[in-house]
Amino acid sequence: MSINAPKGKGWFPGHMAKAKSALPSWIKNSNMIIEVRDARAPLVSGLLNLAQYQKKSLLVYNKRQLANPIINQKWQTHFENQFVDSMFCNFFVPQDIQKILRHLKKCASDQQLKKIRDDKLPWRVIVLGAPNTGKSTLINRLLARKRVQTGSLPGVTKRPEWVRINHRLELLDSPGIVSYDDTSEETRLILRLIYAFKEDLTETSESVEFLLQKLIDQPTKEFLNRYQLTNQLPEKPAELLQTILKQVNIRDKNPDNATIRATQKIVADFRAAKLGPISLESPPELI
Ligand SMILES: Nc1nc2c(ncn2[C@@H]2O[C@H](COP(=O)(O)OP(=O)(O)OP(=O)(O)O)[C@@H](O)[C@H]2O)c(=O)[nH]1
Ligand SMILES: [Mg+2]
Repeated sequence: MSINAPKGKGWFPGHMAKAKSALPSWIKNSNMIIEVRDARAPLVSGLLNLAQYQKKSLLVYNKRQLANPIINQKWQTHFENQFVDSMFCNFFVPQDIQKILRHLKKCASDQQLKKIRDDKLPWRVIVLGAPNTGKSTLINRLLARKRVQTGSLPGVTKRPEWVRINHRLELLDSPGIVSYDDTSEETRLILRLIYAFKEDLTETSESVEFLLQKLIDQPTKEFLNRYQLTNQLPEKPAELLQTILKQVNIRDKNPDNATIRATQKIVADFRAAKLGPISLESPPELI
């Protein structure tokens, strides 16, 4: 497990540091682990190597509708036959929640549960992962009511909380933790884009350059429509940014300010899912 505070102007609040040190004991006290990741960045948004735990585990790649469906499919093929079960989900789709519930019931109906049933104890599942991936939303959706706090900013859940779903099932809503490999610039850019941690302004422009390169490679119709662009996009992100700046008519006496406002708008539009389905990571090609 590589969990380090982002260097420099990063963001690693106290509750996250506490959660990081308590994580092994939470896992120990659970019968099963669900790690929630972001389907747009299945590896970078990962926290643990679940294969190394002697526990039933499930990897959920959430927000699948925000990622490119063809790339989701490629990831699914890539993850097939791996040691840990995985599924791509959208927590706002009831069928996806049912699929997770069925999987939990299946896991709970093995030997271990028989023992637990005898003891009259519920099946305990820890829900963990990076901030903002949808852990608390999953718990509310399983419960079919708003029980724990959710929100669009990272770091909403500050304290762990056990939530009883029914007499057999209990889930731990845990604070998001950034798994951060500080040698990879790309990791930082992607985590910032999916809003796994709060950023500073100068770093936003690097993230936008990365995002625009993805959109040059795979333009979505939502992106082209939103900024009134044609399919003939400039080859370089910096040129595309200038084109967008003109198209959305952002003006400022200081051209640097105009560029900053344009980058902020693009990031906000991406996070608000206004640029169409975009995958930020692709699986390695087999050939
Ligand atoms: N589009 C989309 N948004 C989702 C989905 N699941 C959760 N969200 C949104 O993602 C944001 C974060 O959700 P939370 O459930 O608070 O995430 P969390 O992992 O508990 O976050 P922390 O407590 O900060 O670690 C909220 O705005 C949710 O509405 C999904 O499947 N699709
Ligand atoms: Mg939460």
